[in-house]
Amino acid sequence: MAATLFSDEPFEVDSPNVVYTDDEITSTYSYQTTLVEGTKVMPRSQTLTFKTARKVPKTGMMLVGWGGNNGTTVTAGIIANQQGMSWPTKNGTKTANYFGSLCMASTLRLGADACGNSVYVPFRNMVPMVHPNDLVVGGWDISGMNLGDAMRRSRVLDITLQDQLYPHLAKLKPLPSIYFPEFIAANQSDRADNCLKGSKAAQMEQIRKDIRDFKAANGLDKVVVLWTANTERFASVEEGVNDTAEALLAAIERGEPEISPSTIFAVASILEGCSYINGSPQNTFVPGVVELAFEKEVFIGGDDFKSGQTKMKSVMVDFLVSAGIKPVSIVSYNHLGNNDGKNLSAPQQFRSKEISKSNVVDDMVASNRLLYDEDEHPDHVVVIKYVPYVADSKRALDEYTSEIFMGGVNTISMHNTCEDSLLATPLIFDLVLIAELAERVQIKREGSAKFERLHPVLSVLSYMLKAPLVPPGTPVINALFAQRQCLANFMRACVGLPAESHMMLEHKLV
Ligand code: NAI
Ligand code: DG6
Repeated sequence: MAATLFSDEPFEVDSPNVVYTDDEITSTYSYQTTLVEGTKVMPRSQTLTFKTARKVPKTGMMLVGWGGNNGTTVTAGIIANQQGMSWPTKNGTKTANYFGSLCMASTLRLGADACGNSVYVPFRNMVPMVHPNDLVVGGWDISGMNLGDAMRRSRVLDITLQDQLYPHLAKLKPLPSIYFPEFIAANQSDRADNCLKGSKAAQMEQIRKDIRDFKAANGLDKVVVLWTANTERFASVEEGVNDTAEALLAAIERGEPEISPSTIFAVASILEGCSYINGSPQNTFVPGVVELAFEKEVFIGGDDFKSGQTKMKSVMVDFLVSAGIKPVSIVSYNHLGNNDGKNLSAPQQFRSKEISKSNVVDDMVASNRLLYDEDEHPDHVVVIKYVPYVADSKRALDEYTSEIFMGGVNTISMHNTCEDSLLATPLIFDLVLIAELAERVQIKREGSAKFERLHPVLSVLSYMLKAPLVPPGTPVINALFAQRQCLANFMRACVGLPAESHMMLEHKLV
C-alpha cells in the first residue's frame, strides 16, 4: 500500500528546464490554459521563464498599529520562537511555534517516489524564503505604550509566557503615528497619546524618514510595511482628490480632509519602494494609490486578514456550491471584546468590516448558474457585537441554510471560537514572507526579451485576505482552496514543476 512520506530536506529539481546558479533559480515552465470563445474551446500553452533570486535579504517588517493585539502578538511570537521559549499551562507545557502560518507550518505534495508513495514537503522549502525569526520588527502606534505593557493590555498570550516576554518587549516603543480622529471610532481617542503633528504632507515625510531610518539603523536590504491598526471608515473617492496618482499627491500637499492615515502610509511606503499590505477592511487603496503603485512598480496587497469565521465561510460555501447544493441564507454573528471589537462598535467602522465580510461568497455563487439566476444571491447578514468580557477570544456563530434535492432544506450551524490575534498573527508572517518572495521573482513571456515582475496589485496574497485586491479588470477568487492552490502552483512554477492536478492517474490505471 502506498504511504504518505514527509521530507524536510532541502531539494533541487533535476530537469533540463531548471537551472540553479549561486544567485538564481531559472525555470522554463509550460503554462496551460483553456480559451473559450462561445462554443469553441481551445487548449493553450505558453512557455514562461521564471527567475527567482536565491539570496534571502535581511528584511524589516514595519507594522502600523504595532501596539495593538496583532502587533504585540507578532512581536512576542518572533521573540518566543527566536529564544525557543516554553511555558507551563494548566494543560501542560507549551512551546513556541508558527502554527497557522502557511509558509512555516503547512506542507504540499511535491510528487511521489518510485513506489508511488506521496512525498510532502514544507511550503517554506519550495524556494528560498525569509524565516520569521530573522525579521526585524518595528512600527508606529498612536498609543505610546511600550510593547511589554501593550502585550499585557491585549490579554492574548498565557500569563507565564507574558512574564518571560515582558523584559524583551518593554524595551520597544512605537514611533508616533498619524491620527485623524474622524477615521476611527471616537472611543479610541483615549489611547491616542503618540501622534504626529503638522500638515498631512509633513506627516507623510516623517513616515518616509522613519522607514529610511529603520532600514539604515538595522542594516536592512528591504522593508515591508503592513497596516494592522484600527479599522478606518471608508474614504470617499472624489475626482481631483484621490482618483489619480497625481491628484492624490497634490491632495496630500493641500491637506484634503478625505485623505486617510492609511492612505498616507500606503503612499509613503510606495514612494520609499516598500511593499505595503492592508490588514484591515477600509479602502486605503483608492484609485490614486493603485495608480501610484503601478507607476512606481511597488507591490500593494489587501484587504483585511481572513482569519477565522470568513476562512470557514470561504470553505463552506465553496463546498456547498461546488457540490450542487444551493445556500440561500447565510447569517454570521460575532461577538468579541478586544479593542478591535470596541472600534467596530461604531457604525462607520462596522460598515467597513461588514462590507469585507459580506462579499466573500460572490465568486462562488456566480460560478454556478445551475443554482442561481443572474442577479440572485443568498441572503447574507453579518452582525458584530462588542462584549468586553470575552476579550480576544472572539466567538463566531454561523448558520448556513441551503436548498437540497427535491425541495429539501439543509441547515448547518457552526460555533467557532476564533482566538482572534492568534489566528491573525501567522497570516501577517505569511503576507510579509510571500510579498518579499514576490519581489525576488521575475517572469519572461514567450517571445519577449524582458523579464517582468508580477502586477503591483499582488493578488497571490489572496489566501490570507477577506476582500482580495486584484489588478483592475481581473477576477476576485475567494474560495480558500483555489487560493491556496494558486500559491502552491506558483511556487512549483518557480522551480519548474507542473501544477498539481490531483489526478494521480498513476494509481487509477490497471
Ligand atoms: P487593536 O485595536 O488591538 O490594534 C490596533 C492598534 O492600532 C491600536 O494599538 C491602536 O492604537 C493603533 N492605531 C489606530 N490608528 C492608528 C494609526 N493611524 N496609526 C498607528 N496606529 C494606530 O486591533 P487588532 O486586533 O490588532 O486588529 C488590527 C486590525 O486588523 C483591525 O483593523 C482589525 O479589524 C484587523 N483584523 C484583525 C483580525 C484579528 O483576528 N485580530 C483579523 C482580521 C482583521
Ligand atoms: C469581528 O468579526 C471582528 C473582526 O475584526 C474579525 O475578528 C476579523 O476581521 C476576523 O474575521 P474573520 O471573519 O476572518 O474571523
